[in-house]
Amino acid sequence: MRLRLAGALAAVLVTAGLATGPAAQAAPHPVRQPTLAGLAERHGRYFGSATDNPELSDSAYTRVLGGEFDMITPGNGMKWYATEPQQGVFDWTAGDQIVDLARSNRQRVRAHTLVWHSQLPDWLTSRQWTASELRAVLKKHITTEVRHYRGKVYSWDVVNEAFNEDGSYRDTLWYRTLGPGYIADALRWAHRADPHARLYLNDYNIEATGPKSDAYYRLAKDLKAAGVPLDGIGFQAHLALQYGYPTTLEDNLRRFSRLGLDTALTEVDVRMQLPATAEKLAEQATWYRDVTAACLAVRRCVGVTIWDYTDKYSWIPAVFPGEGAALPWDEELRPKPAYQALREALR
Ligand code: 9MR
Repeated sequence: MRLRLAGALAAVLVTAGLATGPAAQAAPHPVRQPTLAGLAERHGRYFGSATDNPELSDSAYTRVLGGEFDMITPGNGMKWYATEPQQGVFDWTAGDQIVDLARSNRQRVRAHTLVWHSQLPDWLTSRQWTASELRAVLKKHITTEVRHYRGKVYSWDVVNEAFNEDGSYRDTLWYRTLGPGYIADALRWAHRADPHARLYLNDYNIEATGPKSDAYYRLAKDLKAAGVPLDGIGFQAHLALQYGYPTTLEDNLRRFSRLGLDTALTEVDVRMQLPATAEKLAEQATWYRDVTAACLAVRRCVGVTIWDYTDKYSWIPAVFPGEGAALPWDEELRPKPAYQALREALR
């Protein structure tokens, strides 16, 4: 997009007679490296970043956000607490701000997330609901939010983090009150509200094969067989050097592809125990390279999103004390070895 724009500008200068003569024609053209998004595009993939509303006043930050990526995920702005803070009272301020910014930068949006057990408003969690009451509340929330963003988002993480590590259903408000059928219902309601949005289930610790990822495999297979509108599985990929690389990632992505589903790496970061040493940063770089290569190797893996791009705004230090340095740009917005490794993987 930028390159095309530069070309258009040069063309304008020539026709306006402002750039004439051999000197003007030979004038050194500032050579722009392609962006991560530009490199991914050559493979028919996107390369995205999450962002969050408080960061958008940081202009050095938004410059890179707007230039390097072609897919944006709102880290918090579309969650239930933000969008329906009181029952039946909807607030699109935070989500709209990010959608508008993405559109002005010609980026698409992975919308996140409709049904989750976390970041729910008090009115929802502080009382008891009958199944029929809660079903109506859920249907209204999904329908209203998906309709609001209809035609403006590429995909929805419809249900987030539905399973435990052992592959059993997570005991959430939704599961406890509505049973496992809430997942199919949520997908159907979302599809009705925006038939063109790609609908995902999304979770962490499912990158490697194992009980949790097997639970998604079984569920996805059942949902497809029942004709439920499920389009993809999102692998969050919140990785940590101290737990080892998920070597079965590529095979795992492939088995979901074979079910006729898209896959995506949706929240990638690679944290480490601080301090970050050159050695750890080099290992982190190979992990970023390898997860990206795994996605590129699987036909229906549609793209990679990192969970923000700079350590300045990473969620890790607040949640895992003593850990961090998880993203490809450091706290001063300088690219780390992981950034070069991503470029290598995409080249
Ligand atoms: O990045 C989000 C952070 O700002 C919030 O405080 C946190 C609350 O749980 O949620 C973070 O995003 C999560 C995402 O929505 C789902 N997968 C895990 C992410 C990291 O916690």
